Amino acid sequence: MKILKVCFLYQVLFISIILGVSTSLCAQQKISLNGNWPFITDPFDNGYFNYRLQPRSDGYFEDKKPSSPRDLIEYEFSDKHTLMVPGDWNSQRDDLFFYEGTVWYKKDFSIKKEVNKRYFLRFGAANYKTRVYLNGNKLGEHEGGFTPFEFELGENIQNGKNTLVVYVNNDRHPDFVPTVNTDWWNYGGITRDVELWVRPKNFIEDVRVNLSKNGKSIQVELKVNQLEGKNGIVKISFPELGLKEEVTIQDNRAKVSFNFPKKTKRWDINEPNLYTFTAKYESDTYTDTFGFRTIETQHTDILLNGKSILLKGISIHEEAPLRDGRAWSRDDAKILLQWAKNLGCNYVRLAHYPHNEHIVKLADEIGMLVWSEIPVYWTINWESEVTLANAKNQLAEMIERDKNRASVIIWSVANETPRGDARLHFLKELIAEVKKHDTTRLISAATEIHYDGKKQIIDDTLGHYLDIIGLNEYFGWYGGKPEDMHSISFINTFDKPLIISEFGAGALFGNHGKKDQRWTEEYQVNVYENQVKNLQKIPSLRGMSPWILKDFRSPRRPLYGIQDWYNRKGLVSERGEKKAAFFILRDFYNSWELKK
Ligand code: GCB
Repeated sequence: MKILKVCFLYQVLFISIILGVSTSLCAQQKISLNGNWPFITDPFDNGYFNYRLQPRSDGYFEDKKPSSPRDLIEYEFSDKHTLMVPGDWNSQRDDLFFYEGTVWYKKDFSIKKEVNKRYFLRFGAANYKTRVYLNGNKLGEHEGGFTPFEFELGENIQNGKNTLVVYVNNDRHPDFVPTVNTDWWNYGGITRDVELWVRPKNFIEDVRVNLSKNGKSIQVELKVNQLEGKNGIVKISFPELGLKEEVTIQDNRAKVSFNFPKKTKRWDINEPNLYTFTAKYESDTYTDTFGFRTIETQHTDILLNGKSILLKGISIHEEAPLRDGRAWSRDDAKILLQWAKNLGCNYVRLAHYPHNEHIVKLADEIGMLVWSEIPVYWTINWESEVTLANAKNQLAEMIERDKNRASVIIWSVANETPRGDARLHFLKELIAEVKKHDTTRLISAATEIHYDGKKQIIDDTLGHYLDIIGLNEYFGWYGGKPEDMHSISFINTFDKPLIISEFGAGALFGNHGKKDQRWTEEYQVNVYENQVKNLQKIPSLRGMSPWILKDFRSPRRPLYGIQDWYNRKGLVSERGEKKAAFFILRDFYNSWELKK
């Protein structure tokens, strides 16, 4: 996905007035359509299929009202029945708590259409399948719950009032990504921002900025989208670095390379230096900020800007920090990353799917390294070409969206997938897909444990294709006593860095007891103390991201009075209270150093 920032003062102001949204004077031409949207719950997909299960031509695609008392219209979008967009539907209404199926949304908006402009509708994400209709006409569909998509509106958008209808369905299916079985509540709905983007006829569609692997040059690749292909000139600059260049567009693309100026500072965890970049093409201006860093591995080391680093991390689900439901805003991201900072983290594993853009942007700003992942989780249908194409698409959309974020250093292709030939073939295809889009970051996956007596042998064949081996292990929770962990030896058969991508234990905040009593904070402390004490002995260990920052909703966790549909492995409760193990991990991170 592209980030387009333009400054068209008059139009922005005009549209803003009509829509009643506030924009700054020199804003991007992005108009928020967030707000309360009327909706219809449609458990049998009746608005889409007829009684013979064939797609209807007269579905709920429009905001139809009876024109006379005789008219039969059996649905209504009503202002008295609304859902907040963005937001998942499960956490907004008690009657939708466990709902999986279809919801239809409607949104009216008005514009003054201009002939020299192009209009796009952009969704940050909607889970899982989305069909979009404007003024009764279908714009298109999207599959996958965690990546952005957009449609050009063309003739479908009209001067004055427009009516948008959006179908969202989150049914589970064995062929989908994720599949039917997950240990998280797969909230349905339009879960991220919806915006109308107004662009000039010819505009800058995509920019990619990279620091070369040897750190000596900055490479810029740019793509324009123009109705009549022309070889115009694009003006590129990094104003703070005194770099500028005018480049002629060829086949809608331009490429330029600058020597990395000596005075320029790298982006780093302690000093997240970001520099402004602008590109001007005809009436369009693109602006964003970029950080320059290198990331690579050498034997068992992870090198950030050429220096070995330990990844002191925590896993995070995209759950709002202080309320139920999906997180989606910059404010949510601020709290989550602040908690991670308080823990002493320099790295977060954003599990198990791409999180919203705010958190990744913020990670750039505060110097937090990111592991980003797609929902290839547990028991995906490894045999299906359709599933593979879907996973590839979600991967490509994730990378396209975040390819310019210095904070993102790892693309993860899977979580805890059982060994086998079909799975290996599938994941190798995904690794090849990553390399098609990005060769500047590291590739990993969270692999499963494989005990051999007292030994934990790390030898999943997939490891040959990864840069970093991720390993999930739950010693002391799903097997063994916490205090016996010292008797396990971890043997990494790869000459590659190891990250313990998960370990953890469940505890209900405020539940106290003995250290061998499950669900108490003391038990969780016991697990953490033994884990950190023993894991740091593994020679190739270069990071960990225990499971998990905050208690999160899961349909697999029904235990009354304890879980109540929360996975309780959080270091912070669902109300934001810190459990005792939080401080164990914090103290460990404050003292953990790379031993050479
Ligand atoms: C895992 C999964 C994670 C679960 C966790 C658990 O290994 O990767 O999604 O939530 O275990 O709590 O069991």
